[in-house]
Amino acid sequence: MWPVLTLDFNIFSTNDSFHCVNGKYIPQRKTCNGVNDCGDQSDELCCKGCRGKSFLCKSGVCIPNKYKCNGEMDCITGEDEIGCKEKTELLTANMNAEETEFLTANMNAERKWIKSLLPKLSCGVKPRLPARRKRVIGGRPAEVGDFPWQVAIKENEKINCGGIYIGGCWILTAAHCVSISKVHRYQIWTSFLHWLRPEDDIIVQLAKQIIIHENYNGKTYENDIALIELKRRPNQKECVLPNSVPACVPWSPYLFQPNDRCTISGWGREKDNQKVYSLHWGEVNLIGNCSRFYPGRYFEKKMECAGMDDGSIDACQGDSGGPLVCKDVNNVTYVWGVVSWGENCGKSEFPGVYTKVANYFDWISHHIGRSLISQYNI
Ligand code: 4AZ
Repeated sequence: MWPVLTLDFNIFSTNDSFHCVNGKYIPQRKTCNGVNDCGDQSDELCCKGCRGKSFLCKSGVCIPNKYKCNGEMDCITGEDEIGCKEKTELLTANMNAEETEFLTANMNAERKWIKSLLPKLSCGVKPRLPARRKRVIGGRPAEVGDFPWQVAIKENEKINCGGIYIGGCWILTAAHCVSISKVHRYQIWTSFLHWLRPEDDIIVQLAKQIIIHENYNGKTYENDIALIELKRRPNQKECVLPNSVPACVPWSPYLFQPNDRCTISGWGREKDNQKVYSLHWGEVNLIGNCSRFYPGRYFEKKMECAGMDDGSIDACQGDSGGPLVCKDVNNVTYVWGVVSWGENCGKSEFPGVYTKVANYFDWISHHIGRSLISQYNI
């Protein structure tokens, strides 16, 4: 992460000149104006506001106003394309098949056209609108279809952990939830809400393969992340999981930030260590600077902290491996964290700690294939 901002607009500045990351100096007044004066864009990052004709993305980047509503997402979380009238005339409209053979020198048009041909990845969007209800420890029971990416990992007739469906035959979970030698013992339950009252259409799958992060450390919980590949049914090339929807895998650690409100879900313990039989969920805030709660035990790049100031909503034993999901401005759901650890449950001074999935994007795509999890491949 960048250092904390101290000046009005950008960092790395002396009074009247700005030191670009590439070593160049530019006048301070040229920072945060939507123009790439440094040449490496560093003058447009970490802005608190934007000068002149430019627009401030949620991520602190200034982009030129003309990029707003141009049919392409320029802010990483897409807010430059929100609330636009149908202005999205992608160049496909005036580029038919014959014309493609005579591509002009207009590189930008060509790039947009190629991008429009890419397969659209389908993740993070539920087939129907979720019921609008406000708001695990302090959680509420979920209803059918609320968490179509949530799975339960059953071992010896017990649900020990949750998991997250991320597409194809793949489930993401915590490394501490699984062991390679027990691969034959796990059952993955999808479309499942209530432990004592399983729905008729519950799907039970077996595990074909378990991949645990090679640097998982069971003492410190560093790299607490694993993948489960589901067994395909006989005669089936692909995994078919009716009623399940994969959560999107975040490709950038800047997609969501401290104070963003996200959601946890699981079959874990309630207050006073009570057992829970139905899937519960609750909203929590992402928390920055978590080392203050866990000095020496919190690893910024690998972990994420989330909770409420009063500790009223939290993950607990049994929720491990399950999802912390966040929605972007387009209402697309990303798996931002995997429930990993925490000191106790529901204590304000000890928020829940999650594996920071965005920083494992390369690890996940290495194992399951990039085309399965990302549309951002050009
Ligand atoms: C556990 O034991 C556990 N409050 C999971 C999450 C938290 C604590 C413990 C966070 O699986």
